[in-house]
Amino acid sequence: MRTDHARPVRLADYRPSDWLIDKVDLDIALHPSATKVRARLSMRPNPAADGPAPLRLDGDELSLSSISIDGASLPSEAYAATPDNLTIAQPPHGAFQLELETTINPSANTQLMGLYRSNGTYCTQCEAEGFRRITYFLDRPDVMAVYTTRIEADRADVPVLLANGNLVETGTLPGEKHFAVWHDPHPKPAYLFALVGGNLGCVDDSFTTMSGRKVALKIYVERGKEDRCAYAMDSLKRSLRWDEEAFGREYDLDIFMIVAVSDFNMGAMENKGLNVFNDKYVLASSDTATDGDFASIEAIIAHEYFHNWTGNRITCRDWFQLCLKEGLTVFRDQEFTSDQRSRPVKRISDVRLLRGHQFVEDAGPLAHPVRPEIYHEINNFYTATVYEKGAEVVRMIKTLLGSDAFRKGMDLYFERHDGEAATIEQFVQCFADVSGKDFTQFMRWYSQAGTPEVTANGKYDAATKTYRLDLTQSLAPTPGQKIKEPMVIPLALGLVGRDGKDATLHAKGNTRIEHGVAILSSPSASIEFSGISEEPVLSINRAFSAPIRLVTNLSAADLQHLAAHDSDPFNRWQALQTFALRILIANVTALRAGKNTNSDNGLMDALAAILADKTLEPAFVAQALTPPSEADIAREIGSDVDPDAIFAARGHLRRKISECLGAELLALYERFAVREPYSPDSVSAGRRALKNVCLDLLAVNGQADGIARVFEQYKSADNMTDRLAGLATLSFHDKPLRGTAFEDFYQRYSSDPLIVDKWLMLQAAIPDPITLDRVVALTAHPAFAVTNPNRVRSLIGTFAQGNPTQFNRADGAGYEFVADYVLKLNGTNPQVAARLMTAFKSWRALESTRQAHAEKAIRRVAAGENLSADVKDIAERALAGG
Ligand code: 0A1
Ligand code: ZN
Repeated sequence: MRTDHARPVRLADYRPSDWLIDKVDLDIALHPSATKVRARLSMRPNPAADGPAPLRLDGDELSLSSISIDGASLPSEAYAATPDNLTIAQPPHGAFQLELETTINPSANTQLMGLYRSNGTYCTQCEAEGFRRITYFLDRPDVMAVYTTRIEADRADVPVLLANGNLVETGTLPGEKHFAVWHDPHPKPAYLFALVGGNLGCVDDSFTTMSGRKVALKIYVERGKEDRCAYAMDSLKRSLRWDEEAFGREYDLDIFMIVAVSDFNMGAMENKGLNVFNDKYVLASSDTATDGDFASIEAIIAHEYFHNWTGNRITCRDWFQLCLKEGLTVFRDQEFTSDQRSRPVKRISDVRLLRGHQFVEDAGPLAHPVRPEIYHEINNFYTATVYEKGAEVVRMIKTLLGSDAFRKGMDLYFERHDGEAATIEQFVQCFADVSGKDFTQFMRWYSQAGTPEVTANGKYDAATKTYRLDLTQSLAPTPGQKIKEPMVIPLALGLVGRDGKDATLHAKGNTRIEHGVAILSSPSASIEFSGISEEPVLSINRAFSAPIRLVTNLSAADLQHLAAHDSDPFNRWQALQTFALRILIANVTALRAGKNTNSDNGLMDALAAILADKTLEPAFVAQALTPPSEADIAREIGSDVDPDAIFAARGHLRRKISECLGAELLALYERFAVREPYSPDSVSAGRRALKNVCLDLLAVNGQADGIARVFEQYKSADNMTDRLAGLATLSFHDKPLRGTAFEDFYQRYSSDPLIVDKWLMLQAAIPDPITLDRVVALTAHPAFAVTNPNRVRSLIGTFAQGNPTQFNRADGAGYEFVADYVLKLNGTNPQVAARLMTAFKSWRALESTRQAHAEKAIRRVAAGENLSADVKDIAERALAGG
């Protein structure tokens, strides 16, 4: 296991590599416990470096069997090999061929980095630093080489042999063996290398690119699962087409392959021409997958495919630039989904995700800039900040420039940096060059951590018919960044009249307004809008134009007006959220003071208006009926957080909605409960979403008729979305039917691990003190496997990150359990262990009893023996500062 060596790594210390590798020839003989890897590396000194230098290659748990230079084996005094590196003190002065042989044990690789076996299938995961677990290498993204990979294996056990690029040769070998040779003509960093070998089924299709080239599309899955690949294949074809239409990007090999494996640390991986996926994001049919699963598959297939240009053709110079590929590719997959489905609904769900994860990260001890400047373990920076906030930053560039100039900037980026390992500065420079705008101050979005707070207070003067808007911005200190500078904040806005129409904006003041977007770049600013004939309502940060926390002086009546009339659908939804949040926070305070809760009927009226508005799409209405999450409420409260009071306040509000709007909810439920053949399209999914939100609200009081309706839906559902929605609602009610349904569900689906995951998740999320015991018991259930990341995330991950009252039990037992589990996983899979550990990211915001319990648990982990670099990093950062 990798521990903390040669760390931390700092952006400021970046230096080009002394050596480059132009060509890599790999010859890999697959064997379950002794796979032989022969690597021939064409080395040359880097002309951009300072002159003759020793050669130091990275390794990780490697053992070297042989080494030669230009065909002559190297005497032992000429090199030093340890598991972590290989040093040649005096390499030749010019170019040379280095040949290495290592032997690795894929079956013993529980970290799932490098070459490992998943259910018997050989596969690799090399991002970020996994290639060094296969052979010694310059394992850094700015060293890009052309790879040829020869794989050999037993024909019967491993009939399918895949690697990056195009297939150039296959053949048989003595002893029932065979081989395949793959060549990838596109230079790439080692993290994009991939190899797969197994007894897999294949689904074939093809795609004709915009220039008329035919590309073979292949999805490989475990045998017997081929009939669950249709949606993934369809998503892939739509992704290829969309990237041509939206960004002019064509695919560049003869074949594009996806392999689904069941043991995978993350969602999926964009290896050149050979994407490897967690099977959860490939396999789907109406009776095994929910609408949410279908949507995730579509988005992740698109994300990985889009990396072919943003990540692979143009890669990152170093790992600090991770957001260059990730933020940009998330932005691209968000746009794809918006074009395929509903743009407003997609924006709402992305903002929910951002607030629920990234804002929470930004508010705690793990906060870091979109482009970090220091890391101990890069695996811990695959975060919501790098991905989701990184995407928001790209979105702001588009908002500041407008669509046409943004596209020109992207075209220039592809043209200028194709084949290179680039930086954020180079990316942003393209937009500066096409627009003539200065992005110097904007770069703070990449360097300053934390969520800016913007106040927007408006005042109407009837006498002068002017509306004055006062804006301020501030950014609280975050770890390592005490002093913050003002940001460039694009605020899309409108002044909504009584009739619901936007006033024409004539603005004066010290703030620029360009196509309806005010650009706030100083700590405070004022804008005066003239010629406003009646008092308007301010709608600001429309479509969530900036990832900020907004504080306004809008009254309840104003919010109600926006919810009913704003031309920006996002802000209609936001008005309801803001309204609900104010009530929820007041009720949390009341509950903690032993007082009665209060619910403002203005919100109920606003919701009633939404339910009555027939122009709204069902998926939007479903979002409107869903109050802010517990995590969101906690983050807004900020300190002295009591998760039980938050849970109670949220429950109270949902019961109130059910009481006040029961008849309308029932009518909607019945309207959308009509049976029709299942289709995963977004309109059908939206109807099911609304129906199931209604079903849930109608049962929230626990009354017999509501529960019976839920059980009936559970039983008679003809698709997984409706069945699981029924089970999810039942799981929140301590009634005998809950146990019946959970048992029934397991009986039906026990042979399907991805469905069993849903069963584990729902049990881990039950907000009841019995849950911890149940979760502990489930760790011994035959369906659970500590070695499989999906099982661990479903059971332990959901308990830690998706069950705020029980993880944060007042007696600290939730923290102790999760700490135990982190320590248990630390030795076998440090990445998954570290991710689980991030559940503690908000511990400092808790009330004092819980805070003390959480601190004790974190300290216990930090003091653990043989701590991996991954877990140590999270535990230490969680404890630092304060
Ligand atoms: N680049 C992938 C994410 C990824 C990162 C690390 C991994 O190592 C286990 C795997 C995948 C993406 O953005 O999809
Ligand atoms: Zn990605």
